[in-house]
Amino acid sequence: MKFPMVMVHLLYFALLTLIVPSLAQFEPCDDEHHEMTYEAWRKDTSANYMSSSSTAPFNNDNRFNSEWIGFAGAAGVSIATSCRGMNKCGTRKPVWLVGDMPTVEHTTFDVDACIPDNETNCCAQILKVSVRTCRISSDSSQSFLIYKLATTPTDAAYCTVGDRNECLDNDYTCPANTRCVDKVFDTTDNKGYNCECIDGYTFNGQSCVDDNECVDPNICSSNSVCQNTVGSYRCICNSGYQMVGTTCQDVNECLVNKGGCSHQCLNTAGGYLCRCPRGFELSGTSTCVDIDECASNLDSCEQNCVNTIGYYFCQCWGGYDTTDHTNCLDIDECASPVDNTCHNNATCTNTAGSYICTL
Ligand SMILES: [Ca+2]
Ligand SMILES: [Ca+2]
Ligand SMILES: [Ca+2]
Ligand SMILES: [Ca+2]
Repeated sequence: MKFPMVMVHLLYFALLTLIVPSLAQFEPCDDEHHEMTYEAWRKDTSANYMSSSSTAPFNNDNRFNSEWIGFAGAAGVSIATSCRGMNKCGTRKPVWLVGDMPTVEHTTFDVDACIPDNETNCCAQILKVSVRTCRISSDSSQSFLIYKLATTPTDAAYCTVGDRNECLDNDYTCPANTRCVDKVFDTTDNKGYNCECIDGYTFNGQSCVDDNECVDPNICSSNSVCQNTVGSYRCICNSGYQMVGTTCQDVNECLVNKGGCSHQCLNTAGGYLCRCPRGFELSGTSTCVDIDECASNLDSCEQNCVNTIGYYFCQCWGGYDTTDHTNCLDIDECASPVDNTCHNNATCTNTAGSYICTL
C-alpha cells in the first residue's frame, strides 16, 4: 500500500511534536525550576545583628541540598559578595561569596562561599556554590541570580543583601490613581513598595481622589477662571483675553479688520469700542451713521438747516443773507436801486425779508 505524500508529512510532524519538548533544555531560571526564599532574618540589616554572646542554636542553611534557590522580599535580592564580619545576618557566621559574579545572562559559574571564623579571618572555610544569571541589569537590584548552595555548618548561614525595586520590575499592584514607590522590604506590612497618590490626587483615608485645585484663589492668573478637572485643572481666560505663556492677556481686537468697526476702533482691557468721527454716531455697536443735526435740533442755524453726510449747513430765507454761515441778516433792498424793482417815482421801504414800493 502506498501512503499519500501528505500523510507522510503529517506523520513526520506528529513525531517531531512528540520529540521536541523532551529535547528542550532544562532552564533553572524558569519559575518551576528554582525555589524562592523570603526569610527576613538572613538579610544584612541592623535588625539582624546579634550579640557576640548569643548562644546556639543559630540560623543556618543546613537544609539546602544543591537545589536552585532564589532570594526575594524580606530576604533581599542576592548573597553578599563582601565579608560582613561576625554575628550578623541572623547567624554567627554570615557566609558570603568571593570573586567576580558572572555578567552574562543565563550562564552558570562556580564560585567560592566563605565562612568567617572571626573578625579578622573572613574566609576560614570555603563551600562550593553555583551561581546562575537569570537576569543581569545595570541596576543591581533588578538583576536576578539563583544559587545552588552547599549545606552550611550549624552556626553559619548565607547572608543576603539588597532590595528589589518592584516598581521598576513591574511587580506590584497599586490601585487607581496611585503610583508605585519603591521601599526596602518592610516586614511589618510584608511589602517592598508603597502605593502613593499621583499628582493631582490626595488620599482621603480610603482612596486617592481628585484635588480641587480651584480652591486656591491664586492658582490661576488674573483675568481667568479656574476649572477643576479629574487629575488636574484648567485656567480659562475671560472673554477678550488670551493665554500668553501662563497669563491671560488682553486681545487687541482692533488689529484685525478694525474689530469690525466701520470707522475707528479703540482697544480696551478685555474688549474694544467702535468710535465715530465728528458728525457721525453709532448705530448698533460697530456702524457709524450720519447725525441729522437738523432733525435732532443740534444745529445752530437761525433759519433753514440742510443736513449733509458728516455735517450740515445753514440756509437763509429769500430776502436774507448769511453773514457767518449761521445767522441771517435782512437785505436792505432799498439801499441799492439794483436790488429793488420800485419805480423811480416810488418810495422803497425795507421790510424784514423784503421791501415795499409806495407812490
Ligand atoms: Ca523594594
Ligand atoms: Ca483636579
Ligand atoms: Ca481688548
Ligand atoms: Ca449731518
